Amino acid sequence: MKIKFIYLILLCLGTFHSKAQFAPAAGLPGSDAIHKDSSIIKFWCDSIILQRGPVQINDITLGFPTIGEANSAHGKALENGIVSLGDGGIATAYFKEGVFDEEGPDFAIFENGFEIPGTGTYHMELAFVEVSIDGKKFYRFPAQSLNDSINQIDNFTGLYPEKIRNLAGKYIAGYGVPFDLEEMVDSLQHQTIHYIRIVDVVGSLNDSFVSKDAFGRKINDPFPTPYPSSGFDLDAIGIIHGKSTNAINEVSSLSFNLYPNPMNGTKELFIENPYDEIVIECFDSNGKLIQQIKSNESKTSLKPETSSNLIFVRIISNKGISTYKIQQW
Ligand SMILES: [Ca+2]
Ligand SMILES: [Ca+2]
Ligand SMILES: [Ca+2]
Repeated sequence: MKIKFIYLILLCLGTFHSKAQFAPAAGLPGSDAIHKDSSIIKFWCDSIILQRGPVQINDITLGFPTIGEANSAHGKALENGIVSLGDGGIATAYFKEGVFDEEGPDFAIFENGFEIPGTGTYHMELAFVEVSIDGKKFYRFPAQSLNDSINQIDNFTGLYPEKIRNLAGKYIAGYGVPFDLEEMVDSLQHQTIHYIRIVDVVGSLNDSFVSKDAFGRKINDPFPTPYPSSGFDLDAIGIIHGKSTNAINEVSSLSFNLYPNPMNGTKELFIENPYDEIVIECFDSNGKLIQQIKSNESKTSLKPETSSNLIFVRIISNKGISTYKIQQW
């Protein structure tokens, strides 16, 4: 009787396992998706260089995608837009003080996928993820794709996230795909990395353009996508184990009211402070400190002198640190 029971459990587990080879969609049991508000994210990437690929690799007369700029992928997920990479396009993120391996995932990459209702499938665009110590030699996370590789996915059909591993883009908007540097220990020898590179998967199943996973399997991904948003749409990179480049985007649950935002030429920014004494620091878009003041007033006025159309305001209190992006033009 007991043996039969154990056998039944094993059978159920086996059935479950054969359906869901890898972590399933965000929100389902067993998913390893990381929500953008998760407290494990210590800071967000703010230094990206783009090498866009064409809108359509087999028809370069269509030009390059135009959605977003490099800095659209700076800062927190679901803020400030996304940047589309195009077929085979590359985004390289730099971390001056580095990202390193500790227990569990070390960083997460956010795209803007969504569920195709009633199908169990998701519209997603995928990307390889590579890391480097010196910016010259890159090591690719061993990607796996078990989705059908016979019928070409287009922009209106979906993929199963549970059939994908170690590819960015498998989760819906607001949920990052985790990457664990422990998997790369043979290549990296426990060294701190300074670059994360995201390379759009060219989803064409045509042998001339196909991308393959670590086991030589064709990776199916929407193709062609003759739109300004062609290719992987990078939203954000959240760092779990690392040091912040310029300490202007630490994650904090403290909340202050800053207004107006955007400043629309008013040149004066007000900060309402529900806490005791705070230190307010203002940075331009290059991370250069423009102004620093202490205040214990419930409302503080700030007049940042800069031509930069994006400023960062960092507020330090004895409860923690918060950073805000303010547009000004
Ligand atoms: Ca790790
Ligand atoms: Ca896209
Ligand atoms: Ca693609």
